[in-house]
Amino acid sequence: PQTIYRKDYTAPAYLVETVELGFDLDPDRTVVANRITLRQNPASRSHDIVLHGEEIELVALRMNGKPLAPTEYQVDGSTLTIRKAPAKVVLEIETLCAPVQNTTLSGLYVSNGNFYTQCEAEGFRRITYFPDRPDVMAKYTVMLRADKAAYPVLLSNGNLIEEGELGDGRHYAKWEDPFKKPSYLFALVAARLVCQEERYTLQSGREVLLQVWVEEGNLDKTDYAMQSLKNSIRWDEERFGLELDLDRFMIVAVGDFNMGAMENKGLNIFNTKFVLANPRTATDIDYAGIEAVVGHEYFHNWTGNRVTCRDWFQLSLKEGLTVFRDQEFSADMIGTDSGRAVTRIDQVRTLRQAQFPEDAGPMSHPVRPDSFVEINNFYTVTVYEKGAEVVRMYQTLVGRDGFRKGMDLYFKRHDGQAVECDDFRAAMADANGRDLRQFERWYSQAGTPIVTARTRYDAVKRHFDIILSQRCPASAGQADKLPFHIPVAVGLLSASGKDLPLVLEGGKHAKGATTVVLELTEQEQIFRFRHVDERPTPSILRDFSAPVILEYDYTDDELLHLFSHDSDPVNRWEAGQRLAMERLLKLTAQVAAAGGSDANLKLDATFINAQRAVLTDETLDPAFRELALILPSEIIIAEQMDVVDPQAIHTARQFMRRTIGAALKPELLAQYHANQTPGAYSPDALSAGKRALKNLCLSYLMVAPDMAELKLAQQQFEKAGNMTDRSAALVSMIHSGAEAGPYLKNFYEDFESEALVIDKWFAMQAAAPTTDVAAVRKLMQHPAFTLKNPNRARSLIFNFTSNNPSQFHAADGSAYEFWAEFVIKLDAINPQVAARLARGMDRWRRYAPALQAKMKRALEKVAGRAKLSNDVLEVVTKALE
Ligand code: BAL
Ligand code: ZN
Repeated sequence: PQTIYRKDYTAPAYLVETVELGFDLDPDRTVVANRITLRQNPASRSHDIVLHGEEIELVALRMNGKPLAPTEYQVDGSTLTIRKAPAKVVLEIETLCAPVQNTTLSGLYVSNGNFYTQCEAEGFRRITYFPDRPDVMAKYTVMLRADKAAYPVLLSNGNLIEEGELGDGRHYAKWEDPFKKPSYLFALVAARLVCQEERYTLQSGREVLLQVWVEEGNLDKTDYAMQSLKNSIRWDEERFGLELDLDRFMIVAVGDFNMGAMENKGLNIFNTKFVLANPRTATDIDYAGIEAVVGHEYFHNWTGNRVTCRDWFQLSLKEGLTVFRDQEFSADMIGTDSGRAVTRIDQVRTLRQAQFPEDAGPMSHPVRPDSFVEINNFYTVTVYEKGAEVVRMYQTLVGRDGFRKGMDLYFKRHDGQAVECDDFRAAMADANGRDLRQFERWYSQAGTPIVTARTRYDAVKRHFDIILSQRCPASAGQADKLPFHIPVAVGLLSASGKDLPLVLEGGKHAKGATTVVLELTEQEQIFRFRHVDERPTPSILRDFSAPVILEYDYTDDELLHLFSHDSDPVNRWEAGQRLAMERLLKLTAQVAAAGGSDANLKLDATFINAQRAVLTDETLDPAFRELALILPSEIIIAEQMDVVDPQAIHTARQFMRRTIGAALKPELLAQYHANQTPGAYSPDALSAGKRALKNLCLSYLMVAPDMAELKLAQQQFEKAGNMTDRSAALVSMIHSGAEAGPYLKNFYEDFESEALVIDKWFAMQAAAPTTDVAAVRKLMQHPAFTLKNPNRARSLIFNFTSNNPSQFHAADGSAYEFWAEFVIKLDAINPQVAARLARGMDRWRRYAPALQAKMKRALEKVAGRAKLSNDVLEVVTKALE
């Protein structure tokens, strides 16, 4: 397959002014009539019109009113070229496609009998021939025609300008989008749906129509999405001065969807997972996900749609920025500093769980990649979450007001344009009078930088020095790295645990500040604090001010001090994670040395006492206490080891959980009872935090439960008034190894008609360490299982391969064979989903030789297939390189 390089970018030879699309919708044979007006781009010297098209049948092609003979254009793979075209051109293109056969869920497809589209990144070319690249922005008018009884609702982008009957049972709707957009933002829906709708008044006084469309029977699950949409609209007005530019904004939920959701102009199409919720079916995490994703897609209207990407290498321009915006939105919706910190800790966990491993693996790429084979493989945690960290660092460097100035300038300069990451950086720099040239390396260099800190205290001169140095390991295709511009937020704690007022030599911070941002730009730098009366405990990288690995030789005492006192909640949590990690690594080594046995393991009282202190500290938010008590995940532990032993990690971590559960039993029980949330369910942060802490207590008590604890879980399951408590009880039973069969059956029967809950039913079994590959294969025989629905495939297969490491890495390699089999099977159905599954083997080189050999064989089995999509081929080829 062909590799595409960022350096090869050339401007489009022709720009499109208007697009008129006509659809005669039929599941087997949809006719698409496309009339586009083009003009030659003065920025290009070429006169060749290049159109993209895939899996569509060309029926007719006319240029300026005259049919083109096959000799007058060339079709090569997925491009159609008309050479030496006139400066102004009207093309009329008629094509056919078969939506019902489109299992890729890219382009126009059928889900549960309804029509939907997904065009990002390159799905529009599966609908019609078009210059399908984001720097071609045009105005669209869309005519939809379909059978009225089967598809009573006809939606597309923008405003509905006409609708009516056509005779013989068909009807039509005509939509016009007043804004120029790239083709990836096109959408249509033709379906039997119902909607919750509301008129909403913007701060300017203008009234808009908001709609959430779902299949019949789901109207009782749309309130939270609608509320989140209204909150998003208000937040973007208040925080960034950005108003909804359309008169109508629609969200449509679909059960078959590759991504979480899609920001099509005025017609967001969502995976049902991020729309549908009521207390009976959705957990607190689902509610938080809906708020975040509704916000995310809405915020794209400005960061992505009004200002879009010049090319797909710039994807993080819109995704990193929009993730940052949705993170800030979620934090602001909680509204407290401690709530904000909890969201920040969640972000750090995601980075460590998924982004750091990606940055260190075969698919490592810069936030702005330099090349790709298949762009769909680059919708990654690096582009999204690390991209958001990069945006966050601007705010850390220039302040919140400075960031807003940068955003204002960005829109002033680029509204209506398709631009690059560099343009965003320039706006931030220019609006704030800052030199951000070195900051560019965050976009061009892959890999997670490692910042090493050393300190020295001079009691006579009362100086405290922090010496920071940085390095970045080689990553795929990038051997040597230059120093990054890294903001390192620092505070100093006194022996009594108070923040010391800081006086940084040469610093420009406010008098009395207790946190300052050090700017590390060189390979090594010394930062000197003056007037320091006692040797302090440094709190470094507060609020996780940069996406780096921090190395500092903390003593246990220092970590305990920070864990008890740090005023920065993120570093307070971090100290606890470090204390736990040190112990987990030692215990894991001991288990490995003892041939897998945990017989002689010990956990020190100091650590247990620290855990007890946090658990029972009523001054701390329950949500924070829950996070402080969760041990680093098996995957995060694995990332710390040179040679990964998944079984030893699991055994060590379980030992630690069991020991904590036994040692803190009275406190866990007390907190379990103290954090009940009686009354009507509410997904607010405080209630959700209480449930999280309570259910964490339950999970500790259930590691090795006695009869009373089992009963507690059973009663919670039976009496739960919401899905959070119900599913947590069931998960604790499954993980404990207790007989959960009757409860699983009961759960299934209660929710048989709720697809998203049945996904949970599969997922909780797939991720349980008691579930081996044979059990997963058995679950695949269940009538409710299908590979065709991405949510369902992910619920069982992905949860097993990604979230059940001790079983996935079973010594006999049987799960690797399972992985290969289903990567291949899924690839024939849906390459995007298959390629995600293929990523499950990224870290194969880090395992013991016997496992490595088996993993390699599985990778080779996939790579050796004759018919493989570019998506999967790119992933497995890079893994094997
Ligand atoms: N643009 C693809 C889905 C999302 O990031 O919103
Ligand atoms: Zn996005």
